[in-house]
Amino acid sequence: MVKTDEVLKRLDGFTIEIPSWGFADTGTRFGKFFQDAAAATIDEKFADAGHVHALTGCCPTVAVHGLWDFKKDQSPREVAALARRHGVRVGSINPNVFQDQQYKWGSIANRSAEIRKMAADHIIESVRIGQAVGSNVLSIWLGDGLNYPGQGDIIARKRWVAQALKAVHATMPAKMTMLLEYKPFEPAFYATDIADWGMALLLCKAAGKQARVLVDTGHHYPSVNIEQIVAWLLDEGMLGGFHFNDRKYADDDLTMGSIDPYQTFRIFHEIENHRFRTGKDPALAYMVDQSHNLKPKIEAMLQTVDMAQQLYAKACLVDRKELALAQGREDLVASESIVRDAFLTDVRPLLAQWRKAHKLPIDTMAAHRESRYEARAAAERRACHGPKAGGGYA
Ligand code: PSV
Ligand code: MN
Repeated sequence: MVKTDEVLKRLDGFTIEIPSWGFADTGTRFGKFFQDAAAATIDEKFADAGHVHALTGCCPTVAVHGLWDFKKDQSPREVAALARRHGVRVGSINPNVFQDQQYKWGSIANRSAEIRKMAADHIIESVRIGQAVGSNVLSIWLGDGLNYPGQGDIIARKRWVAQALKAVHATMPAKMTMLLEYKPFEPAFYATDIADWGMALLLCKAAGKQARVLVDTGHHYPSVNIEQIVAWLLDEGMLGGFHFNDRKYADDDLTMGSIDPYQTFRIFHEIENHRFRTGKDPALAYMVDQSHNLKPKIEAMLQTVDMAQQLYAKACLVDRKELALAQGREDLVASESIVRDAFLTDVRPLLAQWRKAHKLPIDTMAAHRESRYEARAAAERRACHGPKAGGGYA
């Protein structure tokens, strides 16, 4: 059996980045349901993230989005100082090349050289922002793609994307990692320009040595074996990190582990297996990518972080020496049981021990509710921003 002390030590090294956009009002394309306590400014987003980190002790960084979080009248250094004031740091920088009108026909895969340059320049600007705020992670996702057969030249687009990524990579400082995210569909529905991990991998190789693949758990077709992708990328030294969330159908952005906790556990199991094989700690960025439409945003984030720690701790419990022996005997039942027993172990007492040792509340949700943070934030934000109009298309 794996010793409790070892798992507690592993938990010390487990941090998870939360996204600024997880605290803001979001919706579906059918409409938005506003929450009074939702954060409207970067200051409010960092305040909420700081509150989550103070309760959980394992979310020191916040992912930010170019267009949503950096305004013209605020320098990146000021944004970094704001984060520090709330007890967190700026984490991954996510350029936004999917929202502005000029990107109707794509960004770095656009037929127009001028728009491709505009998009690449914005991503390069994100590199500069990263340097200014002390972040070493540039996280790229493109909304580029085709909606109809015949709409564009797939190979020309592939080359344009590779070219732009290479140009961006050339501007990155040595310590920065470029994370490249793939998604099979949405917003494009016929051919997304970076549709799967194979395409992302090839583009990373084309971009340069500091590029790695980012796996967003929601960006796979149902029944795809995500942990196998993770294991392969790890073995190739090409896995950079994760966007965690859960889904029933596609990119549903549901709370991590709410639908299929065994799936995320199996991902962590492969990561721990890689560590066991190589004796090395893979440098991975664990990030949450969820936007909560109906749950209170901070509570959803607290649930997520608690679930992430639980599933990670469970994966650490797998007795890998016993597993190797059982595999050697082709003992399927024992092999599966070793993995499943770890998953079925109640690690909540272990987490309680970890939180106690770090002087954190054992029950983070109860502590949050007792703090009345949400009611205070709602009152302050209502007074500051006024009432919100509901309904309508997003
Ligand atoms: C796209 O669906 C995505 O997963 C990308 O990571 C974006 O940055 C994020 O969602 C925006 O919510
Ligand atoms: Mn994502």
